[in-house]
Amino acid sequence: MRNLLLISCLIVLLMILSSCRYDNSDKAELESSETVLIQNETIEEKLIDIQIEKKSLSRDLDSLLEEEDITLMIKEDDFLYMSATKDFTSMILAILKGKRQPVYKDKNLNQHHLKLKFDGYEEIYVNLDYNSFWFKGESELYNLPWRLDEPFRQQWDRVIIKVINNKAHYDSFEKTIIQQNQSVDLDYDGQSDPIILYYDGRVRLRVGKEVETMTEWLAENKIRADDDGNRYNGMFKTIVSENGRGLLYVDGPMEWNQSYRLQYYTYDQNDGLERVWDGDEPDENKVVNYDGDTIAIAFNNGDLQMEINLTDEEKAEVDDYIEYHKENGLDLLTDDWLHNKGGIRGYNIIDIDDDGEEELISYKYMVSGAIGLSCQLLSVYGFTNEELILENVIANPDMDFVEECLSQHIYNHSIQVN
Ligand SMILES: [Ca+2]
Ligand SMILES: [Ca+2]
Repeated sequence: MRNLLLISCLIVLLMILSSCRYDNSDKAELESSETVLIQNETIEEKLIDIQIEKKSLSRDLDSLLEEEDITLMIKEDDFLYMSATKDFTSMILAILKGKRQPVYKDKNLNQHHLKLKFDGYEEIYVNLDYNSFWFKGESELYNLPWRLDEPFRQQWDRVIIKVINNKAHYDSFEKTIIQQNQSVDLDYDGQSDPIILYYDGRVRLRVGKEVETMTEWLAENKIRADDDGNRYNGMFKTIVSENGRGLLYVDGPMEWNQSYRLQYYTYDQNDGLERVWDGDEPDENKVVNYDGDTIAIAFNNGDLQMEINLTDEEKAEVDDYIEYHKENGLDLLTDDWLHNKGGIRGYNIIDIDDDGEEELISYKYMVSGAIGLSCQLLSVYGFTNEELILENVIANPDMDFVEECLSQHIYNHSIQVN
């Protein structure tokens, strides 16, 4: 009699499940998993749970992307659902965070290669070829940034499944090591801190357990390309000096990035890996004087100063600017007067002042937005544990000197800024 009751209830349960919008393959999985669960719970409780779960499955993508401790099950084509490890779940969330604004989903686009089931959320369907995803049943989809030759599928082809506690888990993406250094002690604790620059669909910099993402999606052929202009050519250099230890990351120029990207990282056990300087941000500067012929600009709150000799044309523009602003109660002395234009055109790491410590030299074009004034700037930075310190600035340096300082690390220096 008890068995009969159980069977009747199961039939009711299965009818309810059938009325829900599961497709057949999902239903089969759910039926078997539910049957097991029923051994530990009363049927009434289970029915209520299912009803609540069906009602309360969220489709709030913003809140999902903020989740830090959520479980993820992934179903790939005809496979069964498999768990993702915590790290892999974070990786998938980071990928979804790159989404663009939602767009209307073409009714014909129903093909999906992956189903992502985050706990408490409606299933997300992913089309790997189109780099797009959407909540099951939604009429809008989200695209991930991509170019024609860089669909998500390339990254997914690198997926690694690991068996943990006798269960298979989605675990990581296969890595291609670009550069590594196993012997530098960055945090002065007497132990070396392994540094690895690797590719797993994006380029990442790993120091100890800390990982920083250095590029967006990058096709694998960009890592291996023969053609210099088309190849990703990032690298890091460890800085170990009396003044400090750190890591300088450099990449570029490439066809999609027409200047060098320079970033300085420090590493210690408390703060981890920290980007403390970004070459794209201009050094703080301010106009401190204009005598009718030259304009004086101060950096570092006045510690460093440089003068730019103006042409007659530039003088006329500055005079006009001052006249106009006087009428409006303003003056020339504004902060961050000069801005980088077109990024860093050259760099090098050399001991430019022969004091036994290396410095970073960057070469860039600077423009003032207010006036059509431009100059070329050679900046010299010293390395410390906490930051890069601007030690010298040279306006409009002699080109032979620039080429000598930067050797091969100079790009397209003949470009003129208007
Ligand atoms: Ca160490
Ligand atoms: Ca030096």
